[in-house]
Amino acid sequence: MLRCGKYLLSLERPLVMGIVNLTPDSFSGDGLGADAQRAVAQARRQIAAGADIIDLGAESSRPGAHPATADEELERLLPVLEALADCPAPISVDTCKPEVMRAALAQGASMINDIYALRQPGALEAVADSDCAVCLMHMRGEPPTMQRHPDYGDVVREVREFLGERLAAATAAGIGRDRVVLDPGFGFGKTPEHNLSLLARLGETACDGLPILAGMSRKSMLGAVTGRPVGERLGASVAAALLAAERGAKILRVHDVAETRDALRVWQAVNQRTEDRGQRTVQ
Ligand code: 7PM
Repeated sequence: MLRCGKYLLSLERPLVMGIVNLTPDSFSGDGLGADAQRAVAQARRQIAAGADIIDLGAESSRPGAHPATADEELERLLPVLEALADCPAPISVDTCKPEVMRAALAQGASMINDIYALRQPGALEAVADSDCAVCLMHMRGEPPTMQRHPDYGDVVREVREFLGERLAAATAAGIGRDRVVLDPGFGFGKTPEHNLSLLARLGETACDGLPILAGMSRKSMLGAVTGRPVGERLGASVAAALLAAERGAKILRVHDVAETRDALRVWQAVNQRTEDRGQRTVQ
């Protein structure tokens, strides 16, 4: 179970987190800019398509992107949060800024998704002072320069050690383990090879059995494998989500909710039967 504000989420089957991007410069062509109405409609469509969580982001983490100020982020986020107040699914907010976290949580957000894993001063406290869930993500370096020379000895071990350190910092700050999910951060300071190793050995990236969130939707690691541009990565994204589920991921962060849900339904239907016959170890 994941404690997520007023929600208690069962992790018995993998959950789908739908991406709603409020930045004007999103890499995957899904940026909605300042158009709050369109963002709200997209979130509602994703919920109707089976999204378990909505991830709202107003800060572009694209390598080299112009970073938003806290005021710009809040200007984009608050009207959407307000309009989604009656929404039946928990809302996650993608931010690393403590003041944005506090304002979003006060406006009804149930989860904080932080690519900096609460490393900014005041971020641990902002989350500790609420009952929201939090995603701690691994990132090597910072978005403007992180893709220049990613270098690891054993990427899986180094990601796991970092996530273990951030989990320790979170629990020391008073954030209960039942509120934490961990994320290897596909594409954040990693080559395509590093990303494929992390997916292949996804189960080894988490500490102490904490739930894993995996976000590979439309990313360049899938372009590297298929040779396809960002607009033609649906099949690769669904395959990657399914492979992550197979390796134990509990939350899949995706643009294409309906397609991912269908793939997971097939996976679950088959799993159910092999488990019945004892051919597969239940995780
Ligand atoms: C450019 C590069 C633009 C990457 C957007 C992105 C993750 C995330 C993002 C992830 C978690 C995107 C990413 N990716 N949060 N935020 N995990 N927890 O594809 O993998 O949306 S931004």
